[in-house]
Amino acid sequence: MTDTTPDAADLLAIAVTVAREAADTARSMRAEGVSGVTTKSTDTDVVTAADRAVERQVVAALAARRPDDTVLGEEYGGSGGADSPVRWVVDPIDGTVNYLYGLPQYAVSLAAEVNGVAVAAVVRNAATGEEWTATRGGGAYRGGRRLSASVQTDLAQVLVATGFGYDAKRRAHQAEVLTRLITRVRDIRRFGAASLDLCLAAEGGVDAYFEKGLNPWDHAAGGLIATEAGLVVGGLDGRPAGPDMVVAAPPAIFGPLTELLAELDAAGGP
Ligand code: LIP
Repeated sequence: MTDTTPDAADLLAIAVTVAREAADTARSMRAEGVSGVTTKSTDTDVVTAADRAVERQVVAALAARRPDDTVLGEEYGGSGGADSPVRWVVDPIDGTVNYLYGLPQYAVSLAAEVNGVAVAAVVRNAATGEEWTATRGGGAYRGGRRLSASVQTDLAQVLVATGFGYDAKRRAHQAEVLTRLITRVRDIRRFGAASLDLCLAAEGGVDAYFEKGLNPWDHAAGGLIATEAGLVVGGLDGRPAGPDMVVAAPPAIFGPLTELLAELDAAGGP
């Protein structure tokens, strides 16, 4: 029998258990050395045997617990039942290039949506074991500590994280935007995994984050965690966060930052 209004706390408990097991698999496979490396959209857009294995593990674990739910994953796309209001959105290894190079900045990112709205989220750094969670209306946490993000009000004082796409033409446009943005903020940081960037913003490790070209699995979980920590998460010109642009910023900065990004045509280009 499909539950029409699943409890966010119950979904979070499932997400945390599944993400921890998945992170253990990602870490143990990394220890054995990276294998099965192929490429996707460009020669630098890599996927490894671990990305695929971890996603299969997550899909199977979710199907065992909630067989009617659907799952959207980076490597295998959509799968699962049809008559459940719940959709899981998973990035098995967010930060795959970091994973490839052994940089400890890659994560299992898992969000549960009910009727298209994220209600529970976990991001677990598979290398370090750091874990961020959130439920809609229930706050964001790292471990047991409730998170509150930056309340910066001066754009010129903002430390902002961002990222670049796998297409060289897009990177050229993103870099061009940065040459004009960097004089208008405190400084830029580039860590290589959107889900972890959003969690870092949620705990005030940076004031804000933005990136063009993300897929739902890159920001579904991190976006809820950032929102529940007090940031505004959205796109440009009043649009929701999406492939054009994802911005997470303190309430007083979101407007000025999105206006500046629009002025710099950050959502434009290839
Ligand atoms: C990555 C994102 C990152 C972005 C990379 C890539 P992946 O996701 O997390 O923010 O800059 O280009 O999209 O490919 O490691 O899952």
